[in-house]
Amino acid sequence: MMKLYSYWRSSAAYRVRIALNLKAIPCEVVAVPLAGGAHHRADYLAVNPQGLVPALEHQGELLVQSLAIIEYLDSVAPVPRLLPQDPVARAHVAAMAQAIACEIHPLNNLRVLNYLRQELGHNDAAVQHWYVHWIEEGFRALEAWAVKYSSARRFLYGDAVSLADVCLAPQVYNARRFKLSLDDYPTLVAIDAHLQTLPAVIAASPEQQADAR
Ligand SMILES: N[C@@H](CCC(=O)N[C@@H](CS)C(=O)NCC(=O)O)C(=O)O
Repeated sequence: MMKLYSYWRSSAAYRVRIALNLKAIPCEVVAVPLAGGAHHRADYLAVNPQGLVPALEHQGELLVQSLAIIEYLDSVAPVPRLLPQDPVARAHVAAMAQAIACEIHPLNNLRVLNYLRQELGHNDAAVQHWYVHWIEEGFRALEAWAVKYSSARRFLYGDAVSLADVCLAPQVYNARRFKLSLDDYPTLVAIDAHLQTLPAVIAASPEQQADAR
């Protein structure tokens, strides 16, 4: 059985949880309490020397980086396919996923926010401003792509679930958590509302996790 190192509020782990659920892959979840600093301890650094969640253990291999893990899952369990086979569709889906996972999310990660507060001395208001800024920057482009590529405002690309949706739902969760107004992104909101009806997404949500407070 696969083993996922996860944290209930980690959006990168949330992506992998959605992908596992969509593919109906049974998985043992090991909670790594980021809030208590468990990811900096030697036992977890032996799993992922980056000290980040998620990590996935399967058949003796330790896989890290949520996008790489999901690409692996797509190879070993291709139904439903999260990265389309058509080269153009695949490039668009990967671009939207990367706009979230490589550009919005890393700037708003816990260690970055801690650095802003502790090393650079910014107060909570400044950190909030930073957080909102990078989501807005990313969501502006994603809204335009969603208008262009979503067929029925159910999924970001075409009318099938993809890696782009797997990245969107956790990022919208984060935006709401930080009280960002989503009024300028009606297509993203509609797509997220549809995603939130899918049992695979509901079961992966932070509040459904055993380690949620
Ligand atoms: N690019 C990585 C990001 C992983 C990541 O940043 N995980 C966060 C939680 S969402 C984490 O472990 N943060 C710990 C910290 O910032 O100290 C991925 O997609 O897996």
